[in-house]
Amino acid sequence: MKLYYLPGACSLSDHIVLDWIGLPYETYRVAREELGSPEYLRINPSGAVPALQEPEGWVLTENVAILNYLADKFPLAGLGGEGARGRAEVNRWLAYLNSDLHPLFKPVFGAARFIDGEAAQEQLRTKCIGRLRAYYERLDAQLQGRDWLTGTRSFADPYLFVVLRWAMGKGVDLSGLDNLARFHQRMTADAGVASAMAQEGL
Ligand SMILES: N[C@@H](CCC(=O)N[C@@H](CS)C(=O)NCC(=O)O)C(=O)O
Repeated sequence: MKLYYLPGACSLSDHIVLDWIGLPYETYRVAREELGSPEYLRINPSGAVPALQEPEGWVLTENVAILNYLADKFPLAGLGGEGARGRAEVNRWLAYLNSDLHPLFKPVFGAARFIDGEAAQEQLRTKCIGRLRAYYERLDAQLQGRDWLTGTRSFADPYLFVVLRWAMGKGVDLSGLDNLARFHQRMTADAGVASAMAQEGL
């Protein structure tokens, strides 16, 4: 099983999950300039990471699908929630992270893809960074009295860790969000997280 990743990108969530599963896996670090190459577009026609390739050649893309697949393939890792309701809770938070919060970072990382002109790009970045605060407030509230997003450790937690790193790196105001700060500390102290980060050179 091979994970295609960019250091610190959303693929880090899959990387951490693979480490938590504890079985051998391979990784391939995609260079930014490779994303649009014909070879990589055969792996992921979206020109994005993550992609997960099985030894027989089958490739799965889309983070939500990959994380669910890993949880189903390795149930003993206990990362997919308990029963139908537990899985739904994990996916509720994964969806919030992947389809509500994550897209607000796209203009922060690459404003030129959305609007022309330096001033307009700066304005767009600032607007998105400001709007992101409310998303982290909701996540902080969810972590009140919980160590993990759904109460027990799941594949949604590494995704939260990734977007928390982005928020810290891009200056989203996280002041007073102490549950998130504690979550970040807990994750950075975790051996699997440390190992995935070290492998990505972070
Ligand atoms: N819908 C895709 C989006 C993945 C995505 O946004 N990947 C980013 C990294 S976090 C990427 O590869 N971006 C390529 C680029 O910036 O050109 C998924 O959820 O897997």
